[in-house]
Amino acid sequence: MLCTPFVLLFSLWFGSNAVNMQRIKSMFYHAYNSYLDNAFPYDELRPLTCDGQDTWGSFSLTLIDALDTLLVLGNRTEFQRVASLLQDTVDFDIDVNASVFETNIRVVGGLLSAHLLAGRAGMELEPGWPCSGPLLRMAEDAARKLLPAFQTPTGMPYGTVNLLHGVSPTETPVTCTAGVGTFILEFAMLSRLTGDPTFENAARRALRALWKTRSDIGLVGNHIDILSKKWVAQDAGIGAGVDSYFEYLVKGAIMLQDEELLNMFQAYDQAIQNYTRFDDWYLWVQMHKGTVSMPVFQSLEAFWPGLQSLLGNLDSAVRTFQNYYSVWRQFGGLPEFYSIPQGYTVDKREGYPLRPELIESAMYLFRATGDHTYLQLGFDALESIERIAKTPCGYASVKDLRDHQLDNRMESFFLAETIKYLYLLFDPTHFLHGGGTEGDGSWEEGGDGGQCVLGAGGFIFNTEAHPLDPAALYCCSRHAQDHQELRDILLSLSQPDGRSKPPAKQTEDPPPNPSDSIALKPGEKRTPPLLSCPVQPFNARLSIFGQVFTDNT
Ligand code: DMJ
Repeated sequence: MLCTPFVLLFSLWFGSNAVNMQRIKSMFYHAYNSYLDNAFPYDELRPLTCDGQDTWGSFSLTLIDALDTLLVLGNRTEFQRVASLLQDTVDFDIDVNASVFETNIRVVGGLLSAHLLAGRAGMELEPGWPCSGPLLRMAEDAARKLLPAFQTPTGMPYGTVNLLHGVSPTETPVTCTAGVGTFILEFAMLSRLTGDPTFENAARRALRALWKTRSDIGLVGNHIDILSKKWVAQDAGIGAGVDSYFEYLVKGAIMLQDEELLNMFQAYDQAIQNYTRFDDWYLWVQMHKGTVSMPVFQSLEAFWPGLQSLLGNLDSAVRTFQNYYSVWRQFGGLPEFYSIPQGYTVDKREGYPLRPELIESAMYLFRATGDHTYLQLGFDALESIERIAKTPCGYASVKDLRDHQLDNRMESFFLAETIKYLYLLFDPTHFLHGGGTEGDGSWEEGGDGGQCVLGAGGFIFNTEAHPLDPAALYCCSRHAQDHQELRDILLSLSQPDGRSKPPAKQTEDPPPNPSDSIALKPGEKRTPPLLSCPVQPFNARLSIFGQVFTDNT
């Protein structure tokens, strides 16, 4: 390739892609090795005290979340070692209250993705892969633990489930919107690979129920009572508590070629553009009236330009990205909340827990435009994180971007997402970008009798940056059909008159069975759940931002 003076200048100033990729690898191993040395088998590393803690469960979460990143960085031997280690050590039969949402996106998503990448990682594959395999069985096992949460009259899930006992009878019925609508990618993939439709049906039933609750002006709020279908927090926006619901409508539509999901998103998008968008910022509005309730930008919203670029809506994506990037430049990171009218951070939300969203958008936009602004953001992020967040033991969440105080926490998404998207931003020919580029465009045959081709096209990232191969969806239908036939034969053999009954019709809306929800025994200990979408009403949490409220309804 010719080196134009601009490209040369850029490389001199920002470092070449190869140099940046090497720096990102060092960043990964500094954190990863420290997690293994000091924190495993706990969920997370505590980077200030150099020890570990369980946070979202008790399943070595950081290791599950980081597994596919190892392969992204090209480390096949460590991927193989960790995949085996997890099979030997992780047990989901535990008396732990877990977030249904977080367990799905991090654990089920992480294992599914690792399962689909196992061939490329050089793992020994069992016959029938990708329709079977140990990592798939683990993903299924984890997902099955979540199913009791979906056994509700509406089909919308509870936010928390006890992995051993099911939903507690005292569990709050208030779930955030993302906690209802962020399952279709993992659950549909699981169903199509295993041939068991239960997962996909549960995710679809929840999505359809949620869709019916939108307001007359086409918006959804932030927290809903999943039993009464009443909106408990009526702030509509694209950030915390809602974000990945919209993401999964788009990505679900793409992955499953599903028009129903796309239509839902497009209807929402129209309302979002009409009521919440101002100067390419997105505000929070009252879901029934459309009046502004909070003129705030939340760092979680920074995924939006990337999502828009997936839909080809580039102009708007670029402008919104520029707004968000200006906030990054102001603080050297994205504060959790930023008051748009005041142009400053919001009280008690000045932190940056090393989130990936702006880098994620930069990755998509760089691929779509080739504009080096996005590499510059990547370079800025690399520099900032090294300078502000690095500790002898890993990388710490920034408690306050104004004075760079740190928190003793390194969330698992730092290795799963932030580092992965950074690396992919600087590696435009990576196999995860698809397109069968030179040298690494290899694909694998799989399924029964090698009937399917994997890895030949692009990947869809779940909301925790775990890549899913859409081609795998078509690998196992034959397999599922065989299973059904086998089931029918076995059923017919078990009939006294040897005749088979017609297979029961799979209903979209399975009737709820309250007794399926296994209660905690009286007096049993419950640890309070750590939800990303806390269960208290949204307004209560936001009352501390009094100064940015313009509408208190
Ligand atoms: C991740 O767990 C996921 O990206 C989720 O959708 C939102 N929050 C974090 C990262 O910020």
